Amino acid sequence: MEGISMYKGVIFDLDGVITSTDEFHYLAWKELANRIGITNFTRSDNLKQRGVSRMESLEVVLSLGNKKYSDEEKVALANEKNEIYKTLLEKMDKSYLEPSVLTTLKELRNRKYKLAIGSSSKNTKLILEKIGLLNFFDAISDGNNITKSKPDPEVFLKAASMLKLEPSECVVVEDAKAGIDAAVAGNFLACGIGPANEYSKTQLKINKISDLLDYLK
Ligand code: B16
Ligand code: MG
Repeated sequence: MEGISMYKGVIFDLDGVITSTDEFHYLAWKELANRIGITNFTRSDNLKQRGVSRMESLEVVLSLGNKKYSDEEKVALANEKNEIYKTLLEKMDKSYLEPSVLTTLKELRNRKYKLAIGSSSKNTKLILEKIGLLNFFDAISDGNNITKSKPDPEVFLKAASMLKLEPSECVVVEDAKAGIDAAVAGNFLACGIGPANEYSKTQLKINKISDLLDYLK
């Protein structure tokens, strides 16, 4: 397989790429939905929440019911979901980082690639701390330093800038449509894994993170 070594950096989405917190997001939104009487929230609805902000994710849930909420009530609901989510995160530890993901990250570093996180989540550092990667990346761009969430490219543009690289020098690895759209809009190479492989805009499809080592020589 031909290498694509024109690239100098790799920007990883967190939830659903580095670790499977996407399942905890689903469970927490499901619990919140049940609490407010929305019982028809499904995994397929949850796919629409991948990569987008907490408040936009809440709208996905609320669109399934017919009750109107004020902005204040929406903030309270989003906070309530985040508390449920953080309780689920408490059980995370280093065993939530697959050995092959860690080996791949280390090998990419060995090959001199700069590595960053580009996540919409405001819980990014908490999660990285849990899985033992808080001090691993060269840059962390997350939900705390952006004003527009994916599909806007801001989170990835900030990550590239922290790495002192041009977008065209970076690969973005994403599991969500919104993230692929953000990568394409920002002029990154949009590499998809999991659900993102069903999306036509995904430019490079991989089955597992370690497949990156076949491309990034
Ligand atoms: P939080 P990613 C995203 O993370 C999730 O995919 C998305 O479902 C979530 O709504 C968003 O983070 C915000 O997360 O509520 O923890 O701030 O996939 O961009 O790493
Ligand atoms: Mg994701």
